[in-house]
Amino acid sequence: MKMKKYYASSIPEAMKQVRAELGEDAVILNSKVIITKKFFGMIKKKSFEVVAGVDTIEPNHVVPTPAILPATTKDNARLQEITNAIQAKIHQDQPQPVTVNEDTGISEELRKEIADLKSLMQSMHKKTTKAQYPDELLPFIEYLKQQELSEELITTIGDELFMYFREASEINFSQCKLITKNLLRKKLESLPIGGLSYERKYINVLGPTGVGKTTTIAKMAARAVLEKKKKIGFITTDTYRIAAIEQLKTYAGLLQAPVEIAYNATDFEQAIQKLSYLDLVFIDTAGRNYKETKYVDDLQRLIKFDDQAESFLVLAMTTKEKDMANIVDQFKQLPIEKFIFTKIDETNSIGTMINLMIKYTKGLAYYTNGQEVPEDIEEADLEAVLNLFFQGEEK
Ligand SMILES: Nc1nc2c(ncn2[C@@H]2O[C@H](COP(=O)(O)OP(=O)(O)O)[C@@H](O)[C@H]2O)c(=O)[nH]1
Ligand SMILES: [Mg+2]
Repeated sequence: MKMKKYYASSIPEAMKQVRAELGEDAVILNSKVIITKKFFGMIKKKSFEVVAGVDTIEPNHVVPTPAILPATTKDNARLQEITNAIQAKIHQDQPQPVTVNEDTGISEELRKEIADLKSLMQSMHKKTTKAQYPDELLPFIEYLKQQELSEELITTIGDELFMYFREASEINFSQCKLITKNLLRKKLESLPIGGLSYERKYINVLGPTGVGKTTTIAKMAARAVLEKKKKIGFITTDTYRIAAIEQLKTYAGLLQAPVEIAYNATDFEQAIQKLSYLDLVFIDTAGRNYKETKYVDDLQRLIKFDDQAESFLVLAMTTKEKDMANIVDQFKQLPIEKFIFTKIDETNSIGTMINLMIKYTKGLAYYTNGQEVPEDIEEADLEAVLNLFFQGEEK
């Protein structure tokens, strides 16, 4: 094992150095606070000493011995047996490099043993990574993982908690929650969070098909009419499906609001003129072909993205985070300030929302939690998002 001492002004800072030098598998072996006094003891300076270590595997020493890995007695016995078999074979074959290929003549049985060993080592590797944090923190770290918070954020939070834990004698879940909320709050508070401004006339609602754009427009429009007493109308550019037009017309009918259908830029311009007497105009778009850059270019030519408009990107929480990130990338040339996340009733993990907001420095306007129009929508608020993140813990 390679061991080294690190000095820094905080534990997270020290952890950064540890990771940079020893990698993600490093384990913290010891840490302490160091107080240095200057000017006859009148100024005290606090710093931290962290001793970290990492298991080292020599390049041509393919098989680590069980002694350096944390494992159960049963695992160890099995591991010892496999190691002995492999090492016997290695000695027999020297001076050949120890690689598993057709030429070494390793039997099928031994090959299987090596595969078993590899998966055993992989599971142990997970254990050692976890061992970076004290046991008391592990259930909380696990909760953050379940919420699908990004690895990067989990590491930042874990380090902060570790520092707190280092100074306090005990730690409990509600303390962890408080510290985590403070940390996430700091990261999110500079982002625009909150619903429609009601100051910009045109509301562009963008996003892939099926995420809930039209339903969300109906919910936002109903609020604007019922709560804010606004005169509203709709323009749809989603002309590919008759059903999509009918769907919007139905909602518009209930709100007694006009709908214009724009097949092209000229229609769109005419629709804007026709609806100029209204307070707010909701623009429903087609989500088709968002993977093609051309689609986003067409969209840009078709609808208004000026200072009279505000634009929202709608993403469904049922979509994988990686796919959501691709969608955001695809729309990056458009001036989108805020996300709307739909279908949060269909997931238990809220981390993705927070990950994307931080990653793309975009705010949040609303999140929707069901199919009912107009009730299943919540205007975003920073504290509500933070509480939502910990809602699963209270269930
Ligand atoms: N569970 C759930 N379903 C939703 C939510 N929002 C929309 N949907 C459903 O998602 C489907 C697609 O919605 P739609 O508004 O037509 O999506 P669009 O293609 O983006 O316009 C419909 O069945 C909606 O009822 C939500 O918050 N939760
Ligand atoms: Mg639609």
